[in-house]
Amino acid sequence: MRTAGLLIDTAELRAHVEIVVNSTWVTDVHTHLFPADFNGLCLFGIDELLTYHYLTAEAFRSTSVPPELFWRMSKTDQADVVWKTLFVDSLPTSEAARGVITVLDAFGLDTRATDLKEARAFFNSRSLPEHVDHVLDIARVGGVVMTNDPFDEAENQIWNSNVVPDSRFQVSLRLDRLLNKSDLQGASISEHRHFLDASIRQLHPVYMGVSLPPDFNFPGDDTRDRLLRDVVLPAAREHNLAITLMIGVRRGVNPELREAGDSLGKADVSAIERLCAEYPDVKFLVTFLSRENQHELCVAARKFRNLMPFGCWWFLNNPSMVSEITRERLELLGQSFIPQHSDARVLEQLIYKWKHARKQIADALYDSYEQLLNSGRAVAPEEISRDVARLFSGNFNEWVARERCGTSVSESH
Ligand code: FIX
Ligand code: ZN
Repeated sequence: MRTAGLLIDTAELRAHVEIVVNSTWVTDVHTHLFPADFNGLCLFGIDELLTYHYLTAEAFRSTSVPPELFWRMSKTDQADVVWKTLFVDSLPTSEAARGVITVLDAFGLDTRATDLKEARAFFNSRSLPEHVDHVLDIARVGGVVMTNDPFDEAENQIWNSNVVPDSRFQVSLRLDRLLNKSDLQGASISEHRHFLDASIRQLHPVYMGVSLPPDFNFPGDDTRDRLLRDVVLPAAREHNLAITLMIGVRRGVNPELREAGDSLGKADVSAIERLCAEYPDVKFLVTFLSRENQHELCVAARKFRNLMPFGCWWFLNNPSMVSEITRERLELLGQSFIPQHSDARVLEQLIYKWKHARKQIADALYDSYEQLLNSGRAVAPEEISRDVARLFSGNFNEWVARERCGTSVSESH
C-alpha cells in the first residue's frame, strides 16, 4: 500500500485540511452585493453592518425602542441603538452579532468599544474601490454573484448608464417580481418572454433566480406555473441558463419589522423532483430555508443529476446548522454540492460569513477524511485541494458554464 506523501497522521491531516479550506478562493454563488461604482447600492461600513436585518430582528427583542420609532431614526442612530442593545448591554453571542465582532477584529478595531466613534472613523477613511479589494482578499472570495432585479428602477438606471461592472461581480437575474405575483400584471405571456430575453441579452446573467414560499408546488394550478412553463423554463433552455430556486420563505410575517419580518416554513421537496424530471436538460441550483427539508433535498439530488443543492440559507447560516447540513451532504452526495453562499448584503459581511463557514466545512471535511483513513484509505494533499476546489467553485462553474453536450452556446449579445 502506498503511504509516501499521504496524510496518515491525523494531526497533520487536520492541519492540512484547515490550510486548504482557509486558503482556497471561493465563488460566492448568491449575495446581495454590488460593485463600488453602483452608487448607493454598494453597502459597507459599521452603520450598514449593524442595521442588517438579521441584527435589527434581534435588537427589537431587547430594546425599549419600538419599531415605528426606530424606522424614523437616521441610520447612525439606528446603529447606535443596535450596538448598545446587542454589544454593550449584552454579549454578542448570536451568529449575526458575533459576525460583527469577527469583522471588527479583522480590521484591528476595538471589539469592546462602548460607542462607534473609532469604527466609523475607520470605515469613513477607506477608499471604496481599495476597500472592496481588501475585503475580497481577506475573505478569499474570488467572485460574487449579485442579485439583479430587472424590475428595479434604481438598478435599471445604473445599467442604462452603460456602467461596466467589476468582473468579480457576476449578474443573476432575479425573478421574484415576475413569479411571485398572483396574475400576469397586465402583460401577455409573449410580452413577458420578450422582456426576459431582452434582460438576458442586456445583463448576461450566470443564472435566473427566484425565492419561493413553502407552498410552492409543481405542477401548480396558478399563474406562476404558467409563467414557469411558458416563459422562464423555455428561456432557460434557449439561453442555456441554470435556474436557482430558494424555497421556503414566508414574507412579511411581522410587517412592522420590515425586512426583518420574514420567516420560514417547511416546503415540499417532491415539487423539485417533478420539476427536475420534467426538465432534465435544465440545471437547477436549489436551497431550502427549513432545516426539515435538508435531508430530503440530499436524497432528491441523488436521483436527479440536474439538481445541485447549495448553501445553508439565512436562518440556517449558524455554525450548528452548517455543520449538520454539510456533514449530511458529504455523507449522501460526496463532493457534488455547493456547501455555502454568504447572502451578504453589506460588503464586510463576506469576512465573517466565510470565516465562520470555512471553520465548519473544514471540521466536517476533516472528519470525513479521518473516517476514510480508519476504513483503510489515506488521502493525499492534492486530493484535498481537488475536493475543496470543487466545493468552493468547481461545481458552480460547471453548473453555470453555458455549455450543453460539450459545445459552448454562441449567443448574439
Ligand atoms: O430572498 C433572498 O435572496 C433572501 O436571501 C433575502 O431576501 C433575505 O432578506 C436575506 O438577506 C437572507 O439572508
Ligand atoms: Zn438572498
